[in-house]
Amino acid sequence: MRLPRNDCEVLEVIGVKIPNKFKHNNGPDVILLTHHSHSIEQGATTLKKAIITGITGQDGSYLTELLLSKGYEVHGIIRRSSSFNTERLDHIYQDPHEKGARLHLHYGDLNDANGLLDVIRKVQPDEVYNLGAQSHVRVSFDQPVYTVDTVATGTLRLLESLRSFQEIFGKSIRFYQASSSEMYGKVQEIPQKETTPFYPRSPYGCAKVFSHWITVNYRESYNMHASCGILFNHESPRRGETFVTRKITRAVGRIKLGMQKKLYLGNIDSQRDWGFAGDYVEAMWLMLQQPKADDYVISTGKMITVRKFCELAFGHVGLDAKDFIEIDPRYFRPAEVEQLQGDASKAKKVLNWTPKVGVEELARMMVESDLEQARREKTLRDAGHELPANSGHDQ
Ligand code: NDP
Ligand code: GDR
Repeated sequence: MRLPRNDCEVLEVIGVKIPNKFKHNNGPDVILLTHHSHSIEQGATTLKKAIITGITGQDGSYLTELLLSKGYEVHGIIRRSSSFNTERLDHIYQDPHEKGARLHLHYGDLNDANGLLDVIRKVQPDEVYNLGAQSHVRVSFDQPVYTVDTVATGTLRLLESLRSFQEIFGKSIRFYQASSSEMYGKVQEIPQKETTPFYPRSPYGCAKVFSHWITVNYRESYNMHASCGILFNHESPRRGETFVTRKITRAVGRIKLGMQKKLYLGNIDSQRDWGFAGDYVEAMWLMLQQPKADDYVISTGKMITVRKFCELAFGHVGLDAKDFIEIDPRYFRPAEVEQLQGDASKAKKVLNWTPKVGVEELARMMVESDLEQARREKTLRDAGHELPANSGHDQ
Protein backbone atom coordinates (compact mmCIF):
# COMPACT_ATOMS: atom_id res chain seq x y z
CA MET A 1 0.00 0.00 0.00
CA ARG A 2 1.42 3.43 -0.88
CA LEU A 3 0.11 6.66 0.60
CA PRO A 4 1.45 9.60 -1.45
CA ARG A 5 2.59 12.55 0.73
CA ASN A 6 4.37 14.89 -1.61
CA ASP A 7 6.39 14.79 -4.79
CA CYS A 8 9.56 13.28 -3.43
CA GLU A 9 8.47 11.31 -0.40
CA VAL A 10 6.03 8.42 0.06
CA LEU A 11 4.96 6.58 3.16
CA GLU A 12 4.98 2.87 2.55
CA VAL A 13 3.02 0.37 4.61
CA ILE A 14 4.26 -3.13 4.06
CA GLY A 15 2.79 -6.33 5.49
CA VAL A 16 5.53 -8.83 6.23
CA LYS A 17 4.94 -12.43 7.23
CA ILE A 18 7.37 -13.35 9.99
CA PRO A 19 9.16 -16.68 9.49
CA ASN A 20 8.67 -18.94 12.54
CA LYS A 21 12.31 -18.88 13.55
CA PHE A 22 12.23 -15.07 14.01
CA LYS A 23 8.94 -14.94 15.91
CA HIS A 24 8.97 -13.85 19.55
CA ASN A 25 6.84 -15.91 22.00
CA ASN A 26 3.17 -15.24 21.23
CA GLY A 27 4.30 -12.66 18.66
CA PRO A 28 2.14 -11.81 15.62
CA ASP A 29 2.37 -13.72 12.33
CA VAL A 30 2.43 -10.54 10.30
CA ILE A 31 3.88 -7.15 11.15
CA LEU A 32 3.13 -3.87 9.46
CA LEU A 33 6.19 -1.83 8.77
CA THR A 34 5.98 1.81 7.81
CA HIS A 35 8.86 3.78 6.52
CA HIS A 36 9.61 6.82 4.50
CA SER A 37 10.82 5.80 1.13
CA HIS A 38 13.30 8.53 0.32
CA SER A 39 13.61 8.03 -3.44
CA ILE A 40 16.15 10.84 -3.43
CA GLU A 41 17.70 11.16 -6.83
CA GLN A 42 20.54 13.21 -8.17
CA GLY A 43 20.36 13.30 -11.94
CA ALA A 44 19.54 9.76 -12.96
CA THR A 45 21.44 8.04 -10.14
CA THR A 46 19.87 6.96 -6.86
CA LEU A 47 22.10 7.88 -3.93
CA LYS A 48 23.88 5.10 -2.09
CA LYS A 49 22.97 4.96 1.58
CA ALA A 50 25.36 4.08 4.38
CA ILE A 51 24.83 3.57 8.10
CA ILE A 52 27.78 4.28 10.41
CA THR A 53 27.92 3.18 14.05
CA GLY A 54 30.46 5.23 16.01
CA ILE A 55 29.88 8.25 13.75
CA THR A 56 30.75 10.67 16.57
CA GLY A 57 34.23 9.14 16.98
CA GLN A 58 37.48 9.99 15.20
CA ASP A 59 37.05 7.55 12.31
CA GLY A 60 33.30 8.13 12.06
CA SER A 61 33.82 11.82 11.34
CA TYR A 62 36.45 11.22 8.62
CA LEU A 63 34.41 8.43 7.03
CA THR A 64 31.32 10.66 6.97
CA GLU A 65 33.27 13.37 5.14
CA LEU A 66 34.54 10.82 2.64
CA LEU A 67 31.12 9.28 1.95
CA LEU A 68 29.41 12.68 1.63
CA SER A 69 32.11 13.71 -0.85
CA LYS A 70 31.29 10.59 -2.87
CA GLY A 71 27.60 11.52 -2.97
CA TYR A 72 26.29 9.10 -0.33
CA GLU A 73 23.37 9.69 2.00
CA VAL A 74 24.91 9.04 5.43
CA HIS A 75 22.99 7.84 8.48
CA GLY A 76 24.82 7.85 11.79
CA ILE A 77 23.81 6.00 14.93
CA ILE A 78 24.48 8.10 18.02
CA ARG A 79 24.06 7.38 21.71
CA ARG A 80 21.76 9.58 23.69
CA SER A 81 23.87 11.71 25.99
CA SER A 82 22.98 14.40 28.54
CA SER A 83 25.43 16.72 26.81
CA PHE A 84 26.28 17.13 23.12
CA ASN A 85 28.61 14.44 21.77
CA THR A 86 28.60 15.44 18.09
CA GLU A 87 31.49 17.93 18.24
CA ARG A 88 33.49 16.10 15.55
CA LEU A 89 30.55 16.40 13.14
CA ASP A 90 29.67 20.04 13.77
CA HIS A 91 31.49 21.27 10.66
CA ILE A 92 29.51 18.95 8.36
CA TYR A 93 26.19 18.91 10.22
CA GLN A 94 23.21 19.52 7.97
CA ASP A 95 19.83 20.59 9.29
CA PRO A 96 17.58 17.63 8.37
CA HIS A 97 14.81 20.12 7.52
CA GLU A 98 16.93 21.46 4.67
CA LYS A 99 16.01 20.06 1.28
CA GLY A 100 18.69 17.69 0.07
CA ALA A 101 20.31 17.14 3.47
CA ARG A 102 22.39 13.98 3.19
CA LEU A 103 23.56 13.52 6.80
CA HIS A 104 21.01 12.08 9.23
CA LEU A 105 21.50 11.04 12.85
CA HIS A 106 19.47 8.38 14.67
CA TYR A 107 19.54 7.44 18.33
CA GLY A 108 20.72 3.90 18.90
CA ASP A 109 23.20 1.78 20.80
CA LEU A 110 25.17 -1.37 20.04
CA ASN A 111 23.77 -2.71 23.30
CA ASP A 112 20.18 -2.42 21.99
CA ALA A 113 19.36 -4.94 19.24
CA ASN A 114 15.79 -3.73 18.61
CA GLY A 115 16.95 -0.17 18.05
CA LEU A 116 19.60 -1.31 15.55
CA LEU A 117 17.08 -3.32 13.52
CA ASP A 118 14.72 -0.38 13.59
CA VAL A 119 17.29 1.99 12.05
CA ILE A 120 18.22 -0.60 9.42
CA ARG A 121 14.56 -1.05 8.48
CA LYS A 122 14.03 2.69 8.22
CA VAL A 123 17.16 3.45 6.21
CA GLN A 124 17.49 0.26 4.12
CA PRO A 125 21.18 0.98 3.55
CA ASP A 126 23.53 -0.33 0.87
CA GLU A 127 26.49 -0.35 3.26
CA VAL A 128 26.95 -0.55 7.04
CA TYR A 129 30.22 0.47 8.74
CA ASN A 130 30.53 -0.82 12.31
CA LEU A 131 32.93 1.61 14.01
CA GLY A 132 31.19 1.87 17.39
CA ALA A 133 33.18 0.57 20.36
CA GLN A 134 34.50 1.21 23.83
CA SER A 135 37.83 1.62 22.08
CA HIS A 136 40.26 2.41 24.91
CA VAL A 137 42.52 -0.55 25.75
CA ARG A 138 43.42 0.62 29.30
CA VAL A 139 39.76 1.33 30.12
CA SER A 140 38.82 -2.18 28.95
CA PHE A 141 40.69 -3.57 31.98
CA ASP A 142 38.52 -1.39 34.25
CA GLN A 143 35.28 -2.16 32.39
CA PRO A 144 35.79 -5.61 30.82
CA VAL A 145 32.16 -6.75 30.78
CA TYR A 146 30.83 -3.51 29.31
CA THR A 147 33.64 -3.49 26.72
CA VAL A 148 32.90 -7.06 25.63
CA ASP A 149 29.17 -6.37 25.49
CA THR A 150 29.65 -3.36 23.21
CA VAL A 151 32.54 -4.57 21.08
CA ALA A 152 31.83 -8.31 20.76
CA THR A 153 28.11 -8.85 21.41
CA GLY A 154 27.37 -5.45 19.87
CA THR A 155 28.86 -6.62 16.57
CA LEU A 156 26.83 -9.82 16.77
CA ARG A 157 23.64 -7.83 17.44
CA LEU A 158 24.30 -5.75 14.36
CA LEU A 159 25.09 -8.78 12.17
CA GLU A 160 21.93 -10.53 13.38
CA SER A 161 19.85 -7.44 12.55
CA LEU A 162 21.37 -7.35 9.06
CA ARG A 163 20.84 -11.05 8.54
CA SER A 164 17.15 -10.95 9.51
CA PHE A 165 16.61 -7.78 7.46
CA GLN A 166 18.23 -9.41 4.43
CA GLU A 167 16.22 -12.57 4.87
CA ILE A 168 12.89 -10.71 5.10
CA PHE A 169 13.49 -7.99 2.50
CA GLY A 170 15.91 -9.80 0.21
CA LYS A 171 18.17 -6.75 -0.05
CA SER A 172 21.85 -7.53 0.51
CA ILE A 173 23.84 -5.02 2.53
CA ARG A 174 27.63 -4.72 2.53
CA PHE A 175 29.20 -4.75 5.99
CA TYR A 176 32.51 -3.37 7.32
CA GLN A 177 33.88 -4.49 10.69
CA ALA A 178 36.50 -2.37 12.49
CA SER A 179 38.98 -5.08 13.48
CA SER A 180 42.19 -4.06 15.22
CA SER A 181 45.93 -4.75 15.37
CA GLU A 182 45.32 -5.25 19.13
CA MET A 183 44.17 -8.75 18.13
CA TYR A 184 47.85 -9.62 17.44
CA GLY A 185 48.78 -8.57 21.02
CA LYS A 186 51.79 -10.68 21.93
CA VAL A 187 52.91 -10.82 18.34
CA GLN A 188 53.59 -14.22 16.78
CA GLU A 189 55.53 -12.82 13.81
CA ILE A 190 56.93 -9.48 12.64
CA PRO A 191 55.48 -7.77 10.68
CA GLN A 192 51.87 -8.91 11.15
CA LYS A 193 49.72 -9.82 8.16
CA GLU A 194 46.26 -11.30 7.57
CA THR A 195 47.50 -14.85 8.27
CA THR A 196 49.38 -14.05 11.51
CA PRO A 197 47.74 -15.86 14.50
CA PHE A 198 46.00 -13.65 17.06
CA TYR A 199 47.15 -13.44 20.72
CA PRO A 200 45.11 -10.62 22.33
CA ARG A 201 46.34 -9.05 25.58
CA SER A 202 43.33 -7.12 26.90
CA PRO A 203 39.55 -7.50 27.26
CA TYR A 204 39.30 -5.08 24.31
CA GLY A 205 41.63 -7.25 22.19
CA CYS A 206 39.73 -10.43 23.11
CA ALA A 207 36.41 -8.78 22.23
CA LYS A 208 37.79 -7.64 18.85
CA VAL A 209 38.93 -11.20 18.09
CA PHE A 210 35.35 -12.39 18.67
CA SER A 211 33.85 -9.65 16.50
CA HIS A 212 36.41 -10.40 13.78
CA TRP A 213 35.65 -14.13 13.68
CA ILE A 214 31.88 -13.70 13.97
CA THR A 215 32.03 -11.40 10.93
CA VAL A 216 34.01 -14.03 9.01
CA ASN A 217 31.51 -16.64 10.19
CA TYR A 218 28.49 -14.64 8.93
CA ARG A 219 30.24 -14.13 5.61
CA GLU A 220 30.82 -17.86 5.23
CA SER A 221 27.50 -19.04 6.73
CA TYR A 222 25.06 -16.60 5.15
CA ASN A 223 26.94 -15.47 2.07
CA MET A 224 27.09 -11.91 3.38
CA HIS A 225 29.40 -9.32 1.85
CA ALA A 226 31.17 -8.70 5.18
CA SER A 227 34.78 -7.49 5.35
CA CYS A 228 37.15 -6.84 8.26
CA GLY A 229 39.76 -4.10 8.17
CA ILE A 230 42.57 -5.00 10.59
CA LEU A 231 43.63 -1.43 11.18
CA PHE A 232 46.82 -0.50 13.00
CA ASN A 233 46.86 2.64 15.19
CA HIS A 234 45.72 5.69 13.31
CA GLU A 235 45.61 9.20 14.68
CA SER A 236 44.68 12.76 13.74
CA PRO A 237 43.95 16.12 15.30
CA ARG A 238 40.52 14.61 16.09
CA ARG A 239 41.97 11.69 18.08
CA GLY A 240 40.47 11.26 21.57
CA GLU A 241 42.64 13.08 24.13
CA THR A 242 43.32 9.99 26.26
CA PHE A 243 45.12 8.10 23.48
CA VAL A 244 48.86 8.53 23.75
CA THR A 245 49.66 10.52 20.59
CA ARG A 246 46.97 13.13 21.26
CA LYS A 247 47.82 13.26 24.96
CA ILE A 248 51.38 14.10 23.87
CA THR A 249 50.50 16.72 21.25
CA ARG A 250 47.95 18.40 23.55
CA ALA A 251 50.69 18.65 26.19
CA VAL A 252 53.20 20.02 23.65
CA GLY A 253 50.83 22.87 22.74
CA ARG A 254 50.08 23.72 26.37
CA ILE A 255 53.70 23.41 27.55
CA LYS A 256 54.95 25.59 24.70
CA LEU A 257 52.56 28.36 25.79
CA GLY A 258 53.39 27.98 29.49
CA MET A 259 50.02 26.47 30.46
CA GLN A 260 51.33 23.05 31.59
CA LYS A 261 54.61 21.98 33.21
CA LYS A 262 54.87 18.19 32.93
CA LEU A 263 53.53 15.29 30.86
CA TYR A 264 52.89 12.04 32.77
CA LEU A 265 53.03 8.87 30.70
CA GLY A 266 53.18 5.08 31.18
CA ASN A 267 55.25 2.67 29.07
CA ILE A 268 57.13 4.88 26.62
CA ASP A 269 59.16 1.96 25.23
CA SER A 270 56.18 0.35 23.53
CA GLN A 271 56.25 0.56 19.74
CA ARG A 272 53.40 1.29 17.37
CA ASP A 273 52.82 1.57 13.63
CA TRP A 274 51.02 4.94 13.51
CA GLY A 275 49.19 6.23 10.43
CA PHE A 276 46.71 9.02 9.61
CA ALA A 277 42.98 8.34 10.15
CA GLY A 278 42.03 10.23 6.96
CA ASP A 279 44.03 7.71 4.89
CA TYR A 280 42.61 4.71 6.75
CA VAL A 281 38.89 5.47 6.22
CA GLU A 282 39.56 5.41 2.49
CA ALA A 283 40.64 1.77 2.86
CA MET A 284 37.36 0.96 4.68
CA TRP A 285 35.37 2.30 1.76
CA LEU A 286 37.53 0.51 -0.82
CA MET A 287 36.93 -2.84 0.92
CA LEU A 288 33.17 -2.51 0.43
CA GLN A 289 33.57 -1.66 -3.26
CA GLN A 290 35.25 -5.01 -4.06
CA PRO A 291 33.21 -7.72 -5.81
CA LYS A 292 34.21 -10.18 -3.07
CA ALA A 293 34.37 -9.52 0.68
CA ASP A 294 37.69 -10.21 2.42
CA ASP A 295 39.95 -9.13 5.30
CA TYR A 296 42.83 -6.68 5.00
CA VAL A 297 45.66 -5.33 7.17
CA ILE A 298 45.89 -1.53 6.96
CA SER A 299 49.13 -0.02 8.25
CA THR A 300 52.17 2.06 7.27
CA GLY A 301 54.71 -0.74 7.85
CA LYS A 302 56.88 1.54 10.04
CA MET A 303 57.06 1.29 13.83
CA ILE A 304 58.49 3.73 16.38
CA THR A 305 58.44 3.96 20.20
CA VAL A 306 56.17 6.27 22.20
CA ARG A 307 59.43 7.93 23.32
CA LYS A 308 60.35 8.69 19.69
CA PHE A 309 56.88 10.10 19.00
CA CYS A 310 57.43 12.44 21.99
CA GLU A 311 60.77 13.55 20.53
CA LEU A 312 59.14 14.30 17.17
CA ALA A 313 56.26 16.24 18.75
CA PHE A 314 58.31 18.29 21.24
CA GLY A 315 61.07 18.76 18.65
CA HIS A 316 58.59 20.38 16.28
CA VAL A 317 58.24 23.36 18.64
CA GLY A 318 61.94 23.44 19.56
CA LEU A 319 61.61 21.69 22.94
CA ASP A 320 63.43 18.64 24.31
CA ALA A 321 60.95 15.92 25.37
CA LYS A 322 63.28 14.71 28.16
CA ASP A 323 62.78 17.98 30.08
CA PHE A 324 59.03 17.46 30.44
CA ILE A 325 58.20 13.74 30.61
CA GLU A 326 57.62 11.92 33.91
CA ILE A 327 56.64 8.25 34.21
CA ASP A 328 53.52 7.50 36.25
CA PRO A 329 52.91 3.76 36.83
CA ARG A 330 49.16 4.32 36.90
CA TYR A 331 49.29 4.44 33.11
CA PHE A 332 50.88 0.97 32.92
CA ARG A 333 48.56 -1.80 31.76
CA PRO A 334 48.09 -5.19 33.47
CA ALA A 335 49.31 -6.79 30.21
CA GLU A 336 51.03 -4.70 27.55
CA VAL A 337 51.27 -4.99 23.78
CA GLU A 338 54.94 -4.19 23.31
CA GLN A 339 55.17 -3.80 19.56
CA LEU A 340 52.98 -3.73 16.47
CA GLN A 341 54.06 -3.43 12.87
CA GLY A 342 51.76 -4.21 9.96
CA ASP A 343 52.32 -5.55 6.47
CA ALA A 344 49.66 -4.00 4.21
CA SER A 345 50.89 -5.52 0.96
CA LYS A 346 47.56 -7.33 0.33
CA ALA A 347 45.68 -4.00 0.59
CA LYS A 348 48.18 -2.45 -1.82
CA LYS A 349 47.78 -5.30 -4.32
CA VAL A 350 44.00 -5.78 -4.20
CA LEU A 351 42.66 -2.37 -3.13
CA ASN A 352 45.48 -0.28 -4.61
CA TRP A 353 45.67 1.40 -1.18
CA THR A 354 48.80 2.98 0.27
CA PRO A 355 49.10 5.48 3.14
CA LYS A 356 49.92 9.06 2.14
CA VAL A 357 50.88 10.53 5.53
CA GLY A 358 53.94 9.27 7.44
CA VAL A 359 54.46 9.54 11.20
CA GLU A 360 56.64 12.70 11.08
CA GLU A 361 53.99 14.53 9.07
CA LEU A 362 51.29 13.13 11.36
CA ALA A 363 53.06 14.44 14.49
CA ARG A 364 53.54 17.84 12.83
CA MET A 365 49.87 18.04 11.81
CA MET A 366 48.69 17.16 15.33
CA VAL A 367 51.09 19.54 17.08
CA GLU A 368 50.09 22.45 14.81
CA SER A 369 46.42 21.85 15.54
CA ASP A 370 46.98 21.53 19.31
CA LEU A 371 49.18 24.62 19.39
CA GLU A 372 46.28 26.51 17.86
CA GLN A 373 43.87 25.05 20.43
CA ALA A 374 46.25 26.05 23.26
CA ARG A 375 46.45 29.58 21.83
CA ARG A 376 42.66 29.85 21.95
CA GLU A 377 42.64 28.59 25.54
CA LYS A 378 45.36 31.04 26.54
CA THR A 379 43.49 33.94 24.98
CA LEU A 380 40.43 33.04 27.05
CA ARG A 381 42.47 32.58 30.22
CA ASP A 382 44.34 35.87 29.73
CA ALA A 383 40.99 37.62 29.30
CA GLY A 384 39.96 36.33 32.73
CA HIS A 385 37.69 33.47 31.60
CA GLU A 386 37.71 30.13 33.41
CA LEU A 387 38.80 27.09 31.43
CA PRO A 388 37.25 23.66 32.02
CA ALA A 389 39.51 21.86 34.52
CA ASN A 390 41.14 18.61 33.42
CA SER A 391 38.73 16.14 34.94
CA GLY A 392 41.52 13.69 35.79
CA HIS A 393 40.03 10.94 33.63
CA ASP A 394 43.03 10.63 31.35
CA GLN A 395 44.39 7.13 30.79
P1 NDP B 1 36.53 6.43 19.07
O1 NDP B 1 36.74 5.98 20.48
O2 NDP B 1 37.00 7.78 18.66
O3 NDP B 1 34.96 6.35 18.72
C1 NDP B 1 34.17 5.30 19.17
C2 NDP B 1 32.75 5.54 18.74
O4 NDP B 1 31.93 4.46 19.22
C3 NDP B 1 32.12 6.83 19.29
O5 NDP B 1 31.29 7.38 18.30
C4 NDP B 1 31.29 6.31 20.45
O6 NDP B 1 30.20 7.16 20.78
C5 NDP B 1 30.79 5.01 19.85
N1 NDP B 1 30.26 4.08 20.83
C6 NDP B 1 30.81 3.71 22.01
N2 NDP B 1 30.02 2.85 22.64
C7 NDP B 1 28.94 2.65 21.86
C8 NDP B 1 27.75 1.91 21.97
N3 NDP B 1 27.52 1.13 23.04
N4 NDP B 1 26.85 1.95 20.97
C9 NDP B 1 27.06 2.73 19.89
N5 NDP B 1 28.17 3.48 19.72
C10 NDP B 1 29.09 3.44 20.70
O7 NDP B 1 37.17 5.30 18.14
P2 NDP B 1 37.91 5.45 16.71
O8 NDP B 1 37.13 6.34 15.84
O9 NDP B 1 39.34 5.72 16.94
O10 NDP B 1 37.82 3.94 16.18
C11 NDP B 1 36.72 3.49 15.41
C12 NDP B 1 36.65 1.96 15.49
O11 NDP B 1 37.85 1.40 14.99
C13 NDP B 1 36.48 1.40 16.90
O12 NDP B 1 35.72 0.22 16.79
C14 NDP B 1 37.90 1.04 17.30
O13 NDP B 1 37.88 0.02 18.27
C15 NDP B 1 38.46 0.57 15.98
N6 NDP B 1 39.89 0.72 15.78
C16 NDP B 1 40.48 1.95 15.97
C17 NDP B 1 41.81 2.11 15.71
C18 NDP B 1 42.49 3.42 15.92
O14 NDP B 1 43.74 3.44 15.94
N7 NDP B 1 41.76 4.54 16.00
C19 NDP B 1 42.64 0.97 15.22
C20 NDP B 1 41.89 -0.24 15.03
C21 NDP B 1 40.57 -0.35 15.30
P3 NDP B 1 30.35 8.37 21.84
O15 NDP B 1 30.91 9.53 21.06
O16 NDP B 1 28.95 8.57 22.30
O17 NDP B 1 31.27 7.91 22.92
P1 GDR C 1 46.45 1.49 21.89
O1 GDR C 1 46.58 3.08 21.91
O2 GDR C 1 46.39 0.90 23.24
O3 GDR C 1 47.53 0.99 20.99
O4 GDR C 1 45.01 1.29 21.23
P2 GDR C 1 47.06 4.09 23.04
O5 GDR C 1 47.37 5.36 22.36
O6 GDR C 1 46.11 4.14 24.19
O7 GDR C 1 48.42 3.41 23.59
C1 GDR C 1 49.54 3.19 22.73
C2 GDR C 1 50.74 2.78 23.57
O8 GDR C 1 51.16 3.88 24.36
C3 GDR C 1 51.42 3.44 25.69
N1 GDR C 1 51.29 4.56 26.63
C4 GDR C 1 50.17 5.23 26.93
N2 GDR C 1 48.91 5.11 26.43
C5 GDR C 1 47.97 5.97 26.91
N3 GDR C 1 46.71 5.89 26.42
N4 GDR C 1 48.24 6.91 27.88
C6 GDR C 1 49.50 7.05 28.40
O9 GDR C 1 49.73 7.90 29.25
C7 GDR C 1 50.51 6.18 27.90
N5 GDR C 1 51.83 6.05 28.14
C8 GDR C 1 52.30 5.07 27.39
C9 GDR C 1 50.39 2.34 25.90
O10 GDR C 1 50.75 1.52 27.02
C10 GDR C 1 50.45 1.64 24.55
O11 GDR C 1 51.50 0.73 24.53
C11 GDR C 1 44.60 2.09 20.12
C12 GDR C 1 43.06 2.24 20.21
O12 GDR C 1 42.66 3.18 19.26
C13 GDR C 1 42.39 0.92 19.93
O13 GDR C 1 40.98 1.12 19.84
C14 GDR C 1 42.91 0.36 18.61
O14 GDR C 1 42.30 -0.87 18.33
C15 GDR C 1 44.42 0.22 18.66
O15 GDR C 1 44.98 1.49 18.90
C16 GDR C 1 44.99 -0.31 17.36
